[in-house]
Amino acid sequence: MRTQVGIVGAGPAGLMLAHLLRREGIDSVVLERRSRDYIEGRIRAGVIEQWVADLLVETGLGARLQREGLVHRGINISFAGSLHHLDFTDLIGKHITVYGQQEVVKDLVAARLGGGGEILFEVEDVGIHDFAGGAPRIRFRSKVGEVTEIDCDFIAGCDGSHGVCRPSIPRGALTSFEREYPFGWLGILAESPPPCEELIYAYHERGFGLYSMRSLTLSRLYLQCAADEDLNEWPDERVWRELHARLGGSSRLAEGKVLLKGLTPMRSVVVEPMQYGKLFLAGDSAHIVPPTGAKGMNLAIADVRVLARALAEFYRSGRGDLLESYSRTCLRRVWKAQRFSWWMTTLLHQPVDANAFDRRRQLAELDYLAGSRHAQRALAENYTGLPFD
Ligand code: FAS
Ligand code: PHB
Repeated sequence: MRTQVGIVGAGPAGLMLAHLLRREGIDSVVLERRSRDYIEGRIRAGVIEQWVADLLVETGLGARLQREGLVHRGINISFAGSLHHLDFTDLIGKHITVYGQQEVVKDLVAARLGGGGEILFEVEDVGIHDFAGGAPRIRFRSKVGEVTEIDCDFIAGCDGSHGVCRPSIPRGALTSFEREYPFGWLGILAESPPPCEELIYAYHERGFGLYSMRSLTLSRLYLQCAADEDLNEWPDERVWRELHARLGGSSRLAEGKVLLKGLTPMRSVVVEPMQYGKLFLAGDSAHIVPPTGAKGMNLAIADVRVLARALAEFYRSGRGDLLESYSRTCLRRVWKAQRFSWWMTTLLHQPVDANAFDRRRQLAELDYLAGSRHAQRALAENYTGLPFD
């Protein structure tokens, strides 16, 4: 097999890259180890930055997003018993859209297969070779057990934090920057109306709470918990009790059938550089953010926006400078998103070793935020998506 760009991973990064390349007339093949059903059913992120929603619409993928996505003017922050609305549209003229990551993946898969593009699902033993300089190759075992090789000009490592692409780069060529947080999130998906039209980020002495949604009848709710929490200790009643408590016992929260319960680890990771020879890392294969800033999926799509433009320029004019500066360009945005996600996380969570001084300081920062339009604008700009350089 031969293609121009071999893409490993059919998450938001890999699928969006394939979509953008196709619009530039550039051929690619997407390899995915899971089945179509699995990737379309995987519950992850839920908040889309404005430019991402615009890009999906501009590139012909916006129909369902515009029909089913929830456009939010802002978010709420609750602390010390009161709720504060941050109106991003009023502050900076921008908004966010709540639309599940799996819906974005479904739309991308449908467009790809509907347009005759290839996604090889349920592949195994993916290995990448000769990407340092020569002619990159991807070797894999197909769904029917056939060992196949793809010759390509470039490889895009969009295979997430547990993929094969990043570890295939020679040790020593990458530097990893990491921060683990001493807590995690216990998240549920429930058949219940969200407590508020827009998201609530709740600071509470019992720990952080996030009240998000997937629709007006489907809530996505998260609780700060221990990093090694045992889910067996959390029957649904206890989860609801804690969700009520962290909203200050307000009657806003309606309970419903819990469809899904899971733990999300909290860590910040960046590997530099994000490219090695003709291998380009994008999304979670190169960086992980704690989900408090809702940046994960949006950063993955930002990386491939840069990569698609660089590849298009290469195939159009032979210019390699945009490809050479791919990592530098992406990392500027990645580190700003890392800073914002770290800030939201440390502002809103109860650190395990917190003392009374730390809690007072957090409350003072929240009070400042609630009262300062300048501080609110800074949050709004980062939350809705920083402008591209
Ligand atoms: P992805 O991980 O989405 O996709 C990588 C793909 O590569 C997967 O489909 C995988 O099966 C495939 N793959 C891996 N190894 C392979 C191999 N060897 N061969 C072939 N295919 C291979 N962000 C938020 O903003 N809010 C959230 O609530 C949130 N929750 C999250 C919960 C979890 C458990 C995780 C892991 C992440 C969460 N995120 C959240 C972040 C999430 O949105 C990611 O940033 C986003 O999925 C990144 O997209 P990709 O880089 O495309 O990676
Ligand atoms: C979600 O809806 O899953 C969600 C929203 C905002 C976050 C994280 C997760 O910061």
